[in-house]
Amino acid sequence: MALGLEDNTDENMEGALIARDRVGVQDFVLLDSHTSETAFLNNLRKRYQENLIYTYIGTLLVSVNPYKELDIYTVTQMQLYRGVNFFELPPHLYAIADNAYRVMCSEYNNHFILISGESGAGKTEASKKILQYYAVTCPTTEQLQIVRDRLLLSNPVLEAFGNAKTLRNDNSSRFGKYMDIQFDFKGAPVGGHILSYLIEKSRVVHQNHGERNFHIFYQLLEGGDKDLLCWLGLERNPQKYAYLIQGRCAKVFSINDKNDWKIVRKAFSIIDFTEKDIEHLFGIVASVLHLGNIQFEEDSNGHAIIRDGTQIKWISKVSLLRYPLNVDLAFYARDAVAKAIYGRTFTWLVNKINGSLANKDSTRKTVIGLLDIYGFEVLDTNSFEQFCINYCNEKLQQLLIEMTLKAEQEEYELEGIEWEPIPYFNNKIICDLVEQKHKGIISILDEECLRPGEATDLSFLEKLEEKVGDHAHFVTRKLADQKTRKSIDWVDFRLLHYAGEVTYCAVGFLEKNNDLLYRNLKEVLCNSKNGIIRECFLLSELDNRRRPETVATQFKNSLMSLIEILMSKEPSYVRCIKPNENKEPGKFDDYLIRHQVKYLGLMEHLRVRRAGFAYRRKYELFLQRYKSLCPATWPHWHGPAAEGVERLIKHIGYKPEEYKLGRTKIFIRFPKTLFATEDAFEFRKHLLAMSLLFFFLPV
Ligand code: AOV
Ligand code: MG
Repeated sequence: MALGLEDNTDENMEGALIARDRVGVQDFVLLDSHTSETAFLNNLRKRYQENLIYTYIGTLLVSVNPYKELDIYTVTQMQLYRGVNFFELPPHLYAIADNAYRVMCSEYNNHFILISGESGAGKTEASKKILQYYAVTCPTTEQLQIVRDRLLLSNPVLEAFGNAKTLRNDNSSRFGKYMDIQFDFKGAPVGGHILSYLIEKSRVVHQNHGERNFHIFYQLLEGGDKDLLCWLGLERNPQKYAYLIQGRCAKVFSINDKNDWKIVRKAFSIIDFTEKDIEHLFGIVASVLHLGNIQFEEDSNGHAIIRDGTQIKWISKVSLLRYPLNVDLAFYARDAVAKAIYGRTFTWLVNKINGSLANKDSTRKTVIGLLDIYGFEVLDTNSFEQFCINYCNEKLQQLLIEMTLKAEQEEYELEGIEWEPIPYFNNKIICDLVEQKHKGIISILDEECLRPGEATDLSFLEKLEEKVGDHAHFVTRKLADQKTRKSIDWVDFRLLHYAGEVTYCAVGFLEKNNDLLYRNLKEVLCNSKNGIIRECFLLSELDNRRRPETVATQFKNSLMSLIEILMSKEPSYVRCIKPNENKEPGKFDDYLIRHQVKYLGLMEHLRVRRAGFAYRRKYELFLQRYKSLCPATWPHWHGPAAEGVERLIKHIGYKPEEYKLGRTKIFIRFPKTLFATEDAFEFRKHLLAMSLLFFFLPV
């Protein structure tokens, strides 16, 4: 292709190529020769080794967790990205955030930024950084600063109560979170609203080896002052509490509980919590710890009696109950209460924060939603919780597939351009396997939950075999020989998720899905002295004889409405990649990353981008940027932009197969075409700058 420039200096080009060789290309679409997975990985690795953790695929941002602090999140950096065109600066979260914001302001529409990736890949950090970006760069007034502070400080509070150390991530989100930031017509953040999804409350009573309970327990013990602990009847040492020591890692090197406690305490005062709220809240946290220490023994009637009454004294600050149960059931009931009060208190907390973020004026607002959920997760033993988490990830993958491919197709159609779709794996088949009415796993589980006394986890497994046994993405031991040789236990079923195989242990599925609490325990809680507990357990619930929806069905419905919320907005995507299993900076584990590149569908995304058209630009923008490359359009072009672009590309020598002209945009098929144009543009800019310099130099 002729560039239309006579004085092309090889030296300059060479410099650019050497730089590209070292740091890779900042958009995968610009990868020179082929779109092999190896080339993709090489580019990602090169950049990662230069601390360039962000790379685009068109407008999608790929991020690789650096596992170290980088100097790219300063206020100066934020200002740099503010109001600048997407491709003009190195890839960054801020560019994604800024782009969504600018389109929202100019088109007055709603957006969301979907941040996905497996556990530990960097989703929560990314979502916090985007929020910080808006907090710093958006216009604000003194009055609005309180909203800004509350938006920012809602994070440490929710993380304290909803995050925990897991084997995958020291600050793992154990709930899903969707946060709308509301903006007024001037683009100032004026409010917010949070939706939370299924908190993993089983963690309150049980943690795997190497994992912790929710951060707040340790924060309270480490950071709470003496008087507070004394009032709550707590000892500072976490080893004293049965609910805190099962993972055998109460102290974690990377976590500063004491410091985090201070931040959380400060946050409470900014987010409008009264002293009474705080008192009640910590009363609940403490009661959970006391509950965990209650031990039962059998009396002569076979009933459970409490071995040592000290704990009860403290719990009775919340509630007290006498009811005959055997020892096993007594332990079960104890844990059920702990889970129920923690789970509902978490929901109360989210509502409370929403109250403080609510914007009361009724003028129309636009929103940018940030979605940060728990990432895809495979543990040694996977239970109902992992099933829900992985199903959630499956749904979001489905959304992303639909929205990216759909958007792409629609755009070509709208612009009158022909194209052939690229094959890709559509995980709808797995979503259906889980959620289909009557036939899906959740329905089958619910059916079993309706047969109390008869159904067991094993009968659930048998039903699954019977009803979905022939599904290509479902395996049990009985079916294993026909489908796979990998070992699988009798109580397990295996799902072939988009992100890999996960073997779930069916034990506990029925109980967790039912999530029942003895009626009389509920009664006690409804009459609790603790105001928060009373708000969480309403007496009206006792009157309601209708069977509550099961946990999985509630979750399924909440995800369905989330998808609806998202579908009505303009999307931006951040795909987070976890570089290694050891949380280690600088370590690029090829195998692990290749797997993620595969299942995240990044190659397909890239292929669609390339096989269609690698780049598209509005005529006006294209002309504005490259007009200096053609005498007819430089310095001004007065006709229609489309004609200007035609003149320009003719002059620089685009071949017919390299581009298509749509209704409002130019579509460029090959990245190298744009790349050469971009290089020519840079070179031209350089020459212009040099000539200006000579012009002004004193003689
Ligand atoms: P996740 O949200 O994707 O996992 P996080 O955002 O919590 O993962 O990231 C895990 C850890 O990686 C953080 O605690 C940081 O130590 C580090 N990290 C992530 N992103 C960055 C970054 N941009 N710069 C520096 N360090 C980073 V989970 O919630 O488990 O699905 O459920
Ligand atoms: Mg997270």
